[in-house]
Formats: sequence, C-alpha cells, structure tokens
Amino acid sequence: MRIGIVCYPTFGGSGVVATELGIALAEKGHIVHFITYDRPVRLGAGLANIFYHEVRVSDYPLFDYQPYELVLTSKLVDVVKHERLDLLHVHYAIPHASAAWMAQQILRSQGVWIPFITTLHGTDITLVGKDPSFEPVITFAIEHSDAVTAVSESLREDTYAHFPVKRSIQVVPNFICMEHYQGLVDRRVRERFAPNGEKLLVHVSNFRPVKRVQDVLAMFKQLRNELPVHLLLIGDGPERQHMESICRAERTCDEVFFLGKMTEPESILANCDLFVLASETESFGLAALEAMACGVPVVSSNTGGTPEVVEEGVSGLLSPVGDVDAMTANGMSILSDPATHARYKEGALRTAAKFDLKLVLPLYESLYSEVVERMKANGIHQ
Ligand code: GMT
Repeated sequence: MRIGIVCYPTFGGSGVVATELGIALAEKGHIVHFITYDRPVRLGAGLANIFYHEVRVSDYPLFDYQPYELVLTSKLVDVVKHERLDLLHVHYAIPHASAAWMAQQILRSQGVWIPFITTLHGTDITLVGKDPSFEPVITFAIEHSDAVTAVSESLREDTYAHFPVKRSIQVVPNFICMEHYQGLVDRRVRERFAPNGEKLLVHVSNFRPVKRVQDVLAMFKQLRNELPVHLLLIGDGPERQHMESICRAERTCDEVFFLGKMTEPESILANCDLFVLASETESFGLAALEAMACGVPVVSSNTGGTPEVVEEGVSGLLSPVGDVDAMTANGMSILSDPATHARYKEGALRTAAKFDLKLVLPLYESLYSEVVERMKANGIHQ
C-alpha cells in the first residue's frame, strides 16, 4: 500500500508512535510518505520505502498567524496525487484531521478519491480539544474521517464524553518493538549517575503542567529520606526552569539530573530502577510503556489510560493524582526489597510484551485494507 502519514515531528508520544508505525510499515514493504513541517525526530535517514515531504509555511507579513493548516492541505493534495497514495493516516486531530478532510474534498473535485484515518492521541481530546474554539471543527473532522482510532479505551470514552460524536471509534493501543528495548544495560550510566549504588528513578515528559513534574520531585524528596536514590529527568518544556529552581532551593542538584530531550531515551531508561509518572491526565503513557519494555517498573498516577498500560501489582503501582505520599509508599514497596523489585521488573517485561509491535501492527494494516476496500466497494477509487 502507498500510505501518507501526517504527524507532529516532535518528541511527543503522538509523533513517536506515528514515526515508529511508518518505519514498521515500510519494513513490511509498504511505501510510506511522512508529511509534516520538520523531519520527525525518530526518523532516521536513508530508510528503504520511506519518504519525507516538508510543509513549509512562508512568512508573509500580512498574517499575524501563519495558516499552517492550509499549506498542509495543499501539500496533502500534491503528495496524494503525485505519489498516488492509497490512504492518509493522520495522527492528532488538530489540525491534521480537518486538513485531511479538506484535501479529500479538493481531490474529490478533481476525480481523485483518498480515504483518511484519524488517530486520536490524548491532549487533542482531553485538553486542547475541549476548548470551545476547536470543538465544532474536531467534531466534524472525527465524524467525517473514514475511520477513527483512539490509543486507549479511556480516550475513546473521553471522546464520546466531550464531543457530540456518534460514529464508531476503534481502540488501537500504542505499541513498542520489544526486541529494540532488550540488551541495553550499560554500566557507564550507573557509574555516572549512581556512583555509590543509589537506586535510579527516572521520569520522561515534555515538562508541561499536565505532567505534574513537581509531584515527581516531591516523591523523590520523600523517598530519599528512606533510601539512597537519585532522579533522572529526561525531556524539556515550560516547567523545566521552575523544577530546576526547586532543586536548587532544596539543594538536591547533586542528586537530580536534568538530561534534556533525547532521541533514544531507552539508553538511559534501561539502566534505571523505577519509572515515575505523575500526570493529571494521560491517555496512554507511551513513556511508561517504553520503560516497561526495558524491564523497569512504574509508579504512576491512576488517570486516563494509565491503568490500561500499567498492570497494578504486576508491572507497577498506581495512586490518585497528586497523592505524593502514596507514590512514595509505592516506590518504597517496589524498591526496598530486591525480590519484590525483581518480580516487578519481570512483570514490566510481561506487560510490555502485550503491546508488542507484532501484535498491534496487523490491527492497523487490516484497518487500512478495510477502509480502502470499503471505498472501492462504494465505487470510488482512483
Ligand atoms: O504527553 C503529551 O503531552 C504529548 C502527547 C502527544 O500528543 O504527543 O501525548 C499523548 O499521546 C501519546 C501517544 O499516544 C500518549 O502516550 C500520551 O499519554 C498522550 N498525552 C496525554 O494524554 C497527556
């Protein structure tokens, strides 16, 4: 199949999932065209069957806001026609789904028929999407997509709860390639960040307020009274400076390491003892899944899709959002006893294996075939 993938090219989970999906499809022989404003951060160069089309928005002085959605639409029209695509798969509703619908209408007026699938990822529904200024467009784009998927049952329910949407939404969970996450133990990471045998906590996020990184720091502060621990923080974003100032005020700069954005966080994750996620909302929690795939158990807030990803008592422990005492107690109960820790590590691998690429990729492939066949059966195809 010839597939166009539209996504954010950044470190966010939606862009990572879209990129890994495109790479996996290309490895199976599909031709994949990424269409976005920058090269996706996890997209290596020179991969077979993969093409990248940059959406460039010119900086006209007339516009206070550059019309990215329109330029993306024009690019979609161009790529679909000239690369003879069979299907568009857009990740994150805003503005990708409405741009795909617009491109579909323009192409239809030219006698070209292209179906598009929208995958909802989380904040497009739970935060941004609920904003009344976006609601009518998102509702319309969801209703008019040829198929819609959500990355968790929780996100599917949130979509029905927050939008007047009637159509079916299929849950296709996020995935990881288990193979890729094995054999990454590197003693140099521990030598550098835990030179005296401290336990290593790790958190990965975009440091937005929704991630509640202050709760991660507060948990660390409590836990260090009980155990020798250090904390690694991967990623960057609006809250980072505030978090750094907390560490300076608390004099924990020698124990908390801000590592910034990383294209391969697994090289650090695989050498840590516990992943901590304290989010207010989290439709899935891809970073937690990546940690589990490295055999790292998770202590997380119990919100959105996290209970679908982290198996309580098997691969981690969950507690209410903002309950730092409970997170600390959960961290203690996993880390303080080596046998318990080993059991959770093994549980993390078992849970992660349920989200292996080998199980999830066929769900997308059969959805692609179904949508394309449906369009052909209705007598509309190129
Ligand atoms: O977490 C973010 O703020 C980034 C966001 C994104 O769109 O990239 O992540 C969302 O999509 C990920 C991939 O499906 C999910 O794993 C994250 O849970 C989800 N984030 C939230 O719901 C807050």
